[in-house]
Amino acid sequence: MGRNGPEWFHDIFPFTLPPRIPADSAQGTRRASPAIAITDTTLRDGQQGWRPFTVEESLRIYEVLVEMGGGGAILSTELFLYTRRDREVARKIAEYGHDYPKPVAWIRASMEDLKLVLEAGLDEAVVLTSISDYHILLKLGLDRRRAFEKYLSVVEEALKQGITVRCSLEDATRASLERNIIPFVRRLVGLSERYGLPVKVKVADTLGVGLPFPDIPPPRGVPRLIRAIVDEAGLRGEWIEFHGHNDLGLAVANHLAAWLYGAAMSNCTLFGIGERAGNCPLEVMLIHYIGIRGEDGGANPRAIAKAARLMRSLGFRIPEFHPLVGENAFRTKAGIHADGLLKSPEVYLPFDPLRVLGIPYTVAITPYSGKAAVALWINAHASVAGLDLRVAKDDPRVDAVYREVLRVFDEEGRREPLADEEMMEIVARHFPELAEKLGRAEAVEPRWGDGG
Ligand code: HCA
Repeated sequence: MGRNGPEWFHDIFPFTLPPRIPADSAQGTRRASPAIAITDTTLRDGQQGWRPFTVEESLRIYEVLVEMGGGGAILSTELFLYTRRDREVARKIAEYGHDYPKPVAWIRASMEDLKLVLEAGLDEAVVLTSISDYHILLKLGLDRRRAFEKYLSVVEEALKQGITVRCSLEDATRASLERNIIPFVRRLVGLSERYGLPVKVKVADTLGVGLPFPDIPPPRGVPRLIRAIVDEAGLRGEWIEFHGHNDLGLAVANHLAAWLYGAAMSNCTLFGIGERAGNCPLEVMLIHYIGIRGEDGGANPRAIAKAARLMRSLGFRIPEFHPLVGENAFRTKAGIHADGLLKSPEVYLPFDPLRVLGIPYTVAITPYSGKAAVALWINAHASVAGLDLRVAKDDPRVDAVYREVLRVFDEEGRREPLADEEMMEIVARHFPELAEKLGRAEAVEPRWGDGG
C-alpha cells in the first residue's frame, strides 16, 4: 500500500491474536524478558477472599488452570496446607503429575508452617515476609532487625532442607526501599548464593496503592520498585513475582508494568477473586501474556470460557461487563457499533473473540441497536442454518422487522433487549425460509462471527 493507503497497524492489531504490546527501550521500558509467566493463587488468595472450596472444587479449578496454562504459561499454583482438606488437595494435585502449574505451598514465616511443607513433600514455598513498617511494627509488634532475623531463620532452614523459597514482601508499596526492601532482599541473595538454590521474591501491592508509571518513585511506583530490586539488590528478574490487589482499579496496569520492567512472574487469581476488591484477573493477564510474546507461549485462551462456566457453576457471579467473559463482553447494543461490525468486525472489536477465545460476538436488539443489528442478527442465524442469505441494513424486510421491534418497545413499554426467541418470532414473519430452516427457536446457536 502506498503512502496514502490505509494504516491498519496489523503488526500491533493482528485481529487473529490479542493486540501486541510493543516496548520502546528508548523510552526506558524494558522489553519484557521472554521468560515472563503467570503464577496462580486462586486456591490461596482467591479461596481466602471468596469462600472455602471443597476438594472436588479445588481439583476442578486446578484442572482448568492446566487447560489454560499447562503448556508452561502458568508456572505454579499456591496452596494452603493448614486443613486436612488443603493437604488432600496438595496430595491429589501432586498425583496428577503435571509439569505446570506446579503446586507450591503458602506459609507464614514459622518453623511449624515449614514442617507442613516438608510433610506434604512439596519442594517450593511462598513464605510471608511482611516488609512495611505498618506490618512489622503494628501487626507483628517487632522491629526491622528482629523481623528480618525471624524471616531469615525460616528461609535458611527451608534452604537447608532443599526447599526453594519465594519470600512474599507483603505491603511492599508502603515500605521503605532503602531501609526495608533492599537490605532484606540483599540478605536473601546472599542466602541463595550460599545454598545454591533460588530465593525468589514476591512483590506484593497488598492494598492496591501501586502505580504503573516510571516517573513515580517508590514506595508507590511499581516500575522503579522492580528495577531497584534487580539493579540495587541484585535479584534476577526471573525470580521476581508481582502480586497486586485491585483496591484502586489498577491491578492489571500494575501487573503489566511489573512485567515490562523486569519481574518475570505475574501472580493472579481466576476472575480476580480475592481479598476486598480482589486480585489481578488471571484470564486477562493470559491475553496480555500473548500480547507481549506475540504467540501463545503455552497459553490456551480458549479454556477461559470453560473457566468462567466452572466458576459460575460454583456460584460466582461474573459481572455482565467483565472483560472477556462477562455476558456483555462481546455483545453490542449500540446501533452505530452494530453498523460498524456489519461492515467489518475489525471496526469494533480489539481481536476476533471467536478465533481467540471461542466466544462469538453478538448483538442484542433494542430500539438503539438499529437496523444494522437486525441485519447482523439475521445473517448470523442464516449462516447457522446454512442459508445463503446476506441482508444489508437497507433491505426492506430488515426495515419491516425493525419497525416491529420498535413497536414492541414503544407500545408495550419493553425495557430489556429482545431474547433470541422473541426476535425469531418477528423475523419469521418476514423471512419464512429462515424460520423453516432453523425450526424451533430454542435450538438456535448462531455463529455471530459469521454475521457480517
Ligand atoms: C495476604 C496478603 C497478600 C499476601 C501476598 C502473598 C498480599 O493474603 O496475606 O503472599 O501472596 O497481597 O500482600 O495477599
